[in-house]
Amino acid sequence: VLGPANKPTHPMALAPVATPRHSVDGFVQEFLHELNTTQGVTLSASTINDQYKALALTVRNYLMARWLETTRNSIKSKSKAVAYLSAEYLLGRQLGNALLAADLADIAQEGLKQCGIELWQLRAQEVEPGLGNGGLGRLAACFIDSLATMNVPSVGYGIRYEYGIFRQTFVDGRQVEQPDTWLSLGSPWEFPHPEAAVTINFGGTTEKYTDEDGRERTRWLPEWDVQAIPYNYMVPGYLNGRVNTLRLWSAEATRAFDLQIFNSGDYARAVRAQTFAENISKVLYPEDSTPQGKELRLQQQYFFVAASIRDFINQVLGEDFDLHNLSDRIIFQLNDTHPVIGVPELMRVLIDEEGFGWDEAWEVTSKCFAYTCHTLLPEALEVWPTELLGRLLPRHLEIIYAINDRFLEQVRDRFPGDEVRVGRMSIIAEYPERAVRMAHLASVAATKINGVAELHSQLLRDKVLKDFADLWPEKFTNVTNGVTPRRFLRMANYKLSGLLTETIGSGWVTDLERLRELEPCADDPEFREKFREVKAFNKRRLTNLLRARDGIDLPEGHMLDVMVKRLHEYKRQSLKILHVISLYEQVISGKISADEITPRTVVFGAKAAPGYRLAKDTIHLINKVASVVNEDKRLDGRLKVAFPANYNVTLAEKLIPAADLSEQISLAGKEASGTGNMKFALNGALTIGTDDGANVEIRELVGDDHFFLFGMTEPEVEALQAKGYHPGEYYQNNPQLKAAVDLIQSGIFSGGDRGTFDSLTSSWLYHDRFMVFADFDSYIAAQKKVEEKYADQDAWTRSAILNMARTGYFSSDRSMRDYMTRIWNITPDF
Ligand code: 4GP
Repeated sequence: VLGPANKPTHPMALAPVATPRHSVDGFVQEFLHELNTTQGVTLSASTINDQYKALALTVRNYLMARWLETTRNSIKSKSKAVAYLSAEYLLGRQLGNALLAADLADIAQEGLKQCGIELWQLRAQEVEPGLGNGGLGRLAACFIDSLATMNVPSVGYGIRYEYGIFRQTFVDGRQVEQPDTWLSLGSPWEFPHPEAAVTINFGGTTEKYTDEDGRERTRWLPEWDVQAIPYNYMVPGYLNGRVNTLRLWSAEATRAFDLQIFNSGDYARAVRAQTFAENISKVLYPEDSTPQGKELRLQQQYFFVAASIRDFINQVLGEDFDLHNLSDRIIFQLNDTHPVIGVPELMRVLIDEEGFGWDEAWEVTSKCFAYTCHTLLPEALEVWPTELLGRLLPRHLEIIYAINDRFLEQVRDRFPGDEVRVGRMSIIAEYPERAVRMAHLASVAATKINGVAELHSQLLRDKVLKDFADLWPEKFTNVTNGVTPRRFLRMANYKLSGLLTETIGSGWVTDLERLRELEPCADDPEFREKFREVKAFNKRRLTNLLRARDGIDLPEGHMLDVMVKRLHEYKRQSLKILHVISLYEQVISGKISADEITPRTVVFGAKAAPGYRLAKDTIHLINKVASVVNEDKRLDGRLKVAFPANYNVTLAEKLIPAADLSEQISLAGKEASGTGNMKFALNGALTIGTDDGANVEIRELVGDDHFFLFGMTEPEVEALQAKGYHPGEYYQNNPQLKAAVDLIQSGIFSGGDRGTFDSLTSSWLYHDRFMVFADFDSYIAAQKKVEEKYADQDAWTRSAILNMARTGYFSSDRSMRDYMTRIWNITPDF
């Protein structure tokens, strides 16, 4: 930290660094300079990793002046900012995005060529930071991209996990997890600032005392602490000269802590304690939509949120700021319940550290947070046992109780005598154990609560958070998710981007609704032809990649039918594989001949949480089906299944642009939004999907003729549940379904062992919580329609173009605009 003694006084103190010349020569010079001075090698002696790192540093240098300037302005301007608090950021590779944002892609390509280097080889060198599980983490990454591109003062806060989402491998068809060592060769994109470490406390007790003014106060006497070290990452806007910051926290043991124990003579414990402290940011919990309630997870949550709040108050606002006005300067956006412990933390800071009274502190706190819910599964709402929370954060538990007391008073005032409601709404659950319901705490504290698609927000109001919507209808709103057009169209599909720009100009990259201008092109045979060529190119590109990456051979001329997302029962990968099995069964039993099936390759990509048995069994089944189906000559090569391991952002960028058909087949009322669905539509795939999440809005926008809808609606699901759902009856009454299930049970996919997939088949036959059997028929019928349409390539391409042209709404820029007006009350900087 710069103390008063060394405040910089040189006239250059505020001058920005020089940006290297924006030319091939300037680039080469900078690149060689980095290679020599940072990597310490000459070009001829350099490895690919040296070259990749030097390239990354070079690109960074082009962005540096803008970053320093953005940072300086954001402190100076005193405008209101958003702090996005998220335990996950699934960023994807950084190099391509940074090149794009700095408008360097062509220059770098040419400059490197002059050095005898292929840009794509260096790109392939980057290990993506997989600091997220799935949709929630990827959404955060899209949002910070949009905020930077739209000039919104904002900072992303999160955790720098040393190990991100595990690397998935398959051994005999089963998922085996390997640690994700993304930092092993160093990351050239991060800027550590150990000097700006923040101390985070845990454990201990609280005590009451009387302060100098005779006021009753409480203080926390923590038992142990860790250091939170910030690592800054650039978040460059697209060609707009702005570079925002993502600040991820890494845990390190505090020295004071070591010494204390060391001095007491217990060396072994001192070392143990250090490892213990550093565990906090060691690894991302690999669960998606199913929290595990582990103590370390709560430590992670408090660790990053407490550090972020402190950071914002100290670094951005500074000492003289009157915290009564905090909400004029910041809104903390809670990405799901993971950061909700920030609510009692801010109360604690204001009351215990700043001397605020309760009401004053609540007045501020209740204006500073907004809450986004990302789920509909009741079991996915986080709950922390009071025993655990009180042990780790005793002062916070006291504050939570106090918030709850006042809140329940309000409920009793509004609904006198309704103690059942009081019990339902309480922040504290009493059963099966005393626990803090984080979604309730978030709902009480937040100025606004939003779902992530229209249907989801409606279901939050009507079901999941109904009591809260009755009490505070004005708090509830919707912001439909979006995806960044920079990464998922401009970068991932550069051929299509070229065609779009050639046709309507390049404005669509930051104003995606302009894709509407392409609607007439759907009727232009020449455009359709070009569009098909782009798809064919993307398929070839994918074929080459999968051959090299996985040894998978994609046949030519197939419909590419893609289902990529986390493996979860509610998403129903099982329905998709049953479709495949059914097609196979019909051919081998002679019900249809192979040439009656549309040549199709079904591609799966999915990771299962390591402890999620049924999900892992589903992966096993898919792989086993693939190995049998792919080899069976009776199919004449017309049906293939490909399951490349380790689906991640990097693979998504190649897969999505090549897809013809997008599978979005969750049980209605279970998928909050989905964002993969948007990426596929924007890249000209047609969707087969249920009336769920953002599928509803996609279908409304593209039109019924260009979307394959199937399955029960959410009210129909409810009605069936209420009446009593018996999957066995569907099995008995539907010969096609029965034949598919029987084929699994025959052992054909498991080397003759009939029991291998019993856990799966019996879970379908006797529970089928997500009603795969009930929707099977309707799914098969919709797949028939898919085949009919695909047979008419002109009609298909027309629909594909319309899908793309009509889904510009799903830009995350639009989502950010909605957050700004409906939730944050923020305007962009210019
Ligand atoms: C996901 C939802 O399952 C998905 O529908 C949504 O698109 C995404 O959040 C972003 O809003 N939820 C999670 C989670 O990833 O962990 O709850």
